Amino acid sequence: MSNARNAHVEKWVKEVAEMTQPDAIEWCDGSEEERERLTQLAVDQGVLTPLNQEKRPGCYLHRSDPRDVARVEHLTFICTREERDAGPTNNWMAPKEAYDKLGGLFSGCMKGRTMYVVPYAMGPIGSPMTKIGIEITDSVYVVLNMRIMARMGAQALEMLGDSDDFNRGLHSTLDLDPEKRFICHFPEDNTIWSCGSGYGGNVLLGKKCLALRIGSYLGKTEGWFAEHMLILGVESPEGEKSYVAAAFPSACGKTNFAMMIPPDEFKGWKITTVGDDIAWMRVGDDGRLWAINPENGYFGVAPGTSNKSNPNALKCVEKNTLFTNVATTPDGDVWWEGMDGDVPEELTDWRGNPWKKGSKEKAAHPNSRFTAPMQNNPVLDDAVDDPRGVPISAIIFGGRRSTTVPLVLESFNWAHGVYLGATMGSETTAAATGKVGVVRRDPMAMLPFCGYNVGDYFAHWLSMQSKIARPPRIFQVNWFRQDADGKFMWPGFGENMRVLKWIIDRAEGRVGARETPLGWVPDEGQIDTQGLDLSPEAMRQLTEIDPAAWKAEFELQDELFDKVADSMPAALKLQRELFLSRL
Ligand code: GTP
Ligand code: SPV
Ligand code: MN
Repeated sequence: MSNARNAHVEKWVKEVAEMTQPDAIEWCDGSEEERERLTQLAVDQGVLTPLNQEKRPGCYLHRSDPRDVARVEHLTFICTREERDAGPTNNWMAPKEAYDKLGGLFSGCMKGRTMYVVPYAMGPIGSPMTKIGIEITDSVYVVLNMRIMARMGAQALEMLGDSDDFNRGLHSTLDLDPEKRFICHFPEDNTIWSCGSGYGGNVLLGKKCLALRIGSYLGKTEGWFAEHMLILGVESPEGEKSYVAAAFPSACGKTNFAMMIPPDEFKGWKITTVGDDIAWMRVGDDGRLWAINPENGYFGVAPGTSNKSNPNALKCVEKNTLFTNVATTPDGDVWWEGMDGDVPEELTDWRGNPWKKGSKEKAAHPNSRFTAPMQNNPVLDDAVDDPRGVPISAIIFGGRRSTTVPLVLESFNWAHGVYLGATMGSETTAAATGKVGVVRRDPMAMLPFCGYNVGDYFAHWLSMQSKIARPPRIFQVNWFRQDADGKFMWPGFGENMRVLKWIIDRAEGRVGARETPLGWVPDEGQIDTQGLDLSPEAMRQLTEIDPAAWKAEFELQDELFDKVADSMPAALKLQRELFLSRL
């Protein structure tokens, strides 16, 4: 494919080429020939290193610049005409200022480089929910990742047809200087400009930039939801199938939950994955909420992935996978902290330096990742390519909290559920640069991803209630409560099935519950702990609601209510009053 037929695309590509002045322009078609050729080019350029092809066919390692290993929230901007529309939780830059500033950086930046034009679809081809994006990039690593993460190439251009309705994404690594790193979103222009980074969420523009930041803006405008949520299917031994969507902040367990294998005590229960990071949800003709996964692959956290925690993720990365910033073994295989078996005596660490067992440094970067095609997933749900999506029975919000927040609870109603999601706190992780382990408010796990005023976002959530005749129930979970010695009290991973079963039973109206000031919680014995090494006392602590701790939590929520004061919907302020009076 040497020529695009779409005149709007051609015009824009020409404009960008005039600004960036590449030596060559390559239109990506997504073919196998193209994958092989660009992979070889990346190997020749030292961008990729082949791994042991017998052990991991089609797998390669990428080491990013050590200063470029995570999302950069302080360099991420929402560029709306009015500052108010970006809201109090986003960095704002005026569109003109951003276009001028980044335009200066982009000017001539592709001299001596090839400019790749990457058309892609977010969502199943032909789905009314699917959006088309085109990413222009000078990074062959981005092209190879995009072809795993999205439905990329000719199929996307074909779906676009003659339309002008596509996201214009422009990316250049420049020289990877952190001083020249900016991730700018122009929701009003359906445009993204990203420069100075080569890492994940900063540069795979279909993912966080389009599917969440621009997506959430489109969702508000068009009446749907773009959320940082996994989607999974649960089938009971009787063959009843339900779907749930769950929002956990970055590196807080979405991939793990989306692929989990139920414990032996749950014979006959089956979990299938629709998506592990992003859900787009709209109201169906039947009044239910229907969800698609706009992505086509997994950009998953490597450390902690083992046969014990997530065997299905390990199967996903057996072939045709790109690894970023993991460690390697002497025989050219991958390694990371938390992998099964003994720690190898010697490794090459994520920076490419020799590493010896017992070293205080981590061998793999804590935010090292794999990019794997979703077709590798042994428990991939049958409906992933269904243009209608799947009907959602329950929405789950979950943070990483070592104290205070109980294992599971159910909201009293939609508005209360929105309040639970909006006020959620979570400890920060390595997925973004900055300090790790600090509790911050992370509304709906969308703090870094909401592309407009977060108060308007809450209002959107509240207003959708009247449009969803058969709304999913809303739950909150916490897998991360710790004991006095700092050990996780709940076994987590596959054992989360025990909590999920209660959630499904509640959502389908099969069981009762106990009322507390916070919401409905499982009655004693409703969470099956058979076969777990968990004392009744530990279970009591995990599900305990301590009024003193919740008074303190309530104060912490002020941080959010103060910050968002100007745009906070009255209905959430009311929820807050109701909660305080119940407490
Ligand atoms: P992003 O891709 O950044 O959005 O992350 P994610 O939400 O998909 O997180 P992921 O499933 O990759 O898990 C991140 C980290 O949390 C890994 O180190 C996991 O081992 C750990 N983790 C996941 N689930 C559990 C759990 O149930 N209990 C505990 N203790 N840790 C978990
Ligand atoms: C996250 O940080 O939530 C991710 C990884 O899923 S990234 O694509 O880098 O945003
Ligand atoms: Mn994520």
